Amino acid sequence: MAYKKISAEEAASLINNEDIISLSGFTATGCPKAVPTALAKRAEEEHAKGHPFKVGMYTGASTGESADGVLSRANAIKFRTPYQSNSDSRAALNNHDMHYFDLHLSELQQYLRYGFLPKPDFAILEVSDITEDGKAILTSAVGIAPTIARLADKIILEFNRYHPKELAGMHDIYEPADPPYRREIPVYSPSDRIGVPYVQLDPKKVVGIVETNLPNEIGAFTPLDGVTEQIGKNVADFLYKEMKAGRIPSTFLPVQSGVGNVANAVLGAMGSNKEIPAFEIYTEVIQDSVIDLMKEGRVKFASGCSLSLTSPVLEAVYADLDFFKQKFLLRPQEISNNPEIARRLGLIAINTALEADIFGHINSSHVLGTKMMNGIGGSGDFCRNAYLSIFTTPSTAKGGKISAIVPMVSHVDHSEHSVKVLITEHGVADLRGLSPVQRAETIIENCVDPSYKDILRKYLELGQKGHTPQNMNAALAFHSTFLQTGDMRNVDFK
Ligand code: 0RQ
Repeated sequence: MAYKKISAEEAASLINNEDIISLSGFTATGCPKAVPTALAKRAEEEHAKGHPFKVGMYTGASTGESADGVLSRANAIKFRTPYQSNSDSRAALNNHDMHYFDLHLSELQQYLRYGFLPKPDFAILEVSDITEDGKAILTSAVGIAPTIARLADKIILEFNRYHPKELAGMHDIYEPADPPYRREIPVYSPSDRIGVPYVQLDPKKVVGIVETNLPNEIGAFTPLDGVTEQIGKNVADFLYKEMKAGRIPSTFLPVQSGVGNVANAVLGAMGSNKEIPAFEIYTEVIQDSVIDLMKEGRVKFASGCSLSLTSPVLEAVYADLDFFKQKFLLRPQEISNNPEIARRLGLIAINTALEADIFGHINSSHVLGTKMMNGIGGSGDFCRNAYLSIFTTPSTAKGGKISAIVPMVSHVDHSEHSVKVLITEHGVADLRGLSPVQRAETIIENCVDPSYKDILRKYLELGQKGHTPQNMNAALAFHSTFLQTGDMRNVDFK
């Protein structure tokens, strides 16, 4: 092979303080692991000598322990975008040890091309194969790989033998032209292939190949509990009723489902509800529940940006690649999350809220208004442009001490104008066509935990006159009461 084999430590030694690195992958799948780990060690050594050492970092979405985890603990990240979900990374950004820019995932590739963000110095890509003329086959995710491979000055490859070379053909790599030359992106159904199966690299930019054999780092899902199971069932029942009422075609529409335990449960419930026909998926993360549904014939096809599967499930997919290669396409995130395509295909978008307010605004990212949890991820790409946009959340958190439904959200990610339906374990609030007061009454009646219903009704009575009857003295009383007493149920509007 024409490329130079190097160790992870040698690769890390090429990266300097203040450089910007960019990684393949999307969630903790398809990301490089050996080079970021060696880079974290290098940063620690430099810090021990009293030298500054921090890099900027672009990724597809979150990464795993071997990128965000190690680099955050080494205090080696200067700035980071567009999404993270690692506890050490969360601590670092909430402490202002790193600057974090929470961005719609579909926008990052064009942000880089437009020059809204500085170009990366290094692209570090995990590949399952590479030809001498620079055709790289990625592994279990695409993320921003094609764009960073083109824009970065230097490329480091992690050739990860854990992923079979037979993955070739599962990726569909396409980069749209920039305005004013952009045309429509020709995805007319989830299984349409529009690009090539490889990322084209300039072999001259490849400074070395690091050989590895490392699994992905996707954590196991929390087993379904009564609450997540009921949310999933409520979503499935609602969608079935919509289809019966003729508002969803009888052939059904492609589904997008967000990340996390609730999202995994929702897809599982939709698959089990046999009154819903077999459906297609056009989404960003393909989680475990999709695989069983495919085997059962309940999911016909899934287009995504990543196979965000736990290792046993990914290995089962790899053992049966002839079947699954007919069932998946992995695309760059500006295509998997593209607003134009979401609107054209008519996606049913199901994302998770941390908190919602009685008027239908959604906070997906900030705990009690200040502490970043993960980020908006792709939720905004999809919810604003979907055919039908649903947000789900358990009605309470922390054993009932927090109501996920509050008078006014403490941070706004998605507004009343984008949110069509809110679903908790207690029921469904269909907000389409409702005024703010009607929305509040519907949400309190159908979605709020019984221990908070009267408190929220009282809040609504206190509301000042106006189209949206907020009370500016009490709007954030749920949050301030929690901060003072540790339980929102102690709220006393004065
Ligand atoms: O914390 O485990 O410490 O108790 O938040 O909550 O219920 O386990 O939910 O795993 O589905 O994650 C919104 C974070 C939900 C996720 C979020 C606490 C709760 C618990 C997690 P503990 P659950 P999930 C795809 C598209 C981003 C937006 C999106 C997410 C923890 O789905 O990051 O969908 N979404 N993007 O106790 C304080 C509240 C709370 C709360 C829950 N109101 N206040 N804490 N918690 N509600 C992403 C990509 O694009 C890749």
